[in-house]
Amino acid sequence: MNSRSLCRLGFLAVALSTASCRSDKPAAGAPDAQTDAARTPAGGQANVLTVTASDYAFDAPAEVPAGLTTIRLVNKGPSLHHIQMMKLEDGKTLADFLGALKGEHPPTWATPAGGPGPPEVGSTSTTIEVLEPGTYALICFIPASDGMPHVMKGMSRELKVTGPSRAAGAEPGADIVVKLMDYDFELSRPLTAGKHTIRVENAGPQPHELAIVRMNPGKKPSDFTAWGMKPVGPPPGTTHGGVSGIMPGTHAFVEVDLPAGEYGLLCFLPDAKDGKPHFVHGMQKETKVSS
Ligand SMILES: [Cu+2]
Repeated sequence: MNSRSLCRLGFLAVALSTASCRSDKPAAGAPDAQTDAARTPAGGQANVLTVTASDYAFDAPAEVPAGLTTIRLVNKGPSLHHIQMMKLEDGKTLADFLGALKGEHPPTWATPAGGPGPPEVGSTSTTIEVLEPGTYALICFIPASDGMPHVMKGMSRELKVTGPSRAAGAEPGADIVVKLMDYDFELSRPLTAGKHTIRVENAGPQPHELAIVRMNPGKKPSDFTAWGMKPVGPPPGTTHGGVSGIMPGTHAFVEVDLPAGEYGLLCFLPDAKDGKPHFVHGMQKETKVSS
């Protein structure tokens, strides 16, 4: 395999874009109210999964119990990292997933299942989501300065989520809802500085992510997406987490503590039709976080 040909785009396209073609998943916009209701007896506590990222490895427990889970990503650096959780079909392993990424055909048996977006080096980003029992691959698709995704440099880890599928604690109350659509981010109200719990819903027909980036003075979201495809030199902004790719009809929560400023809401996932990253189609929204 020519590893240099594996840009993040092509890689993600292999890993993620076909997921939207699967027929055994809820249709776009399918309500998940029933399952939520079934999962929300009062007073439960979320499990906590803490993952430490460094160049180029994840340190994490081998297994966690199923249910509502707070996932914390601690970035020891020196590079930016995120976690894209991929849920693997029964019987498939991380080794199978890594092998499939090297092949011609995308693994149709792996589906994006969220995970924390990139925190700054030295910081932590947090998502809260329900983990169903099964085998997951934790992957960092962010490219190094040579263009190679970190997963190719060893940034992957297998996680077993042990059953049974449990009644989770009550989901967190969110003060803002961000809907992911083809191709936009729709906010229920403007973001303000400080702490928020954001409910991120994928209301589109294909997988999307939300990456939250505070732009340096004079920089635009497009400056950051250009840098993000091949990160050479200092980034034109600072990262504040988000939610990695989630399936249509699903949701996850993000905990943030945002300084005021000009922000970009970004999605780097490849389009199901043309393979181009979603920011090219408009998912690089400029938004102000007022103090
Ligand atoms: Cu990484």
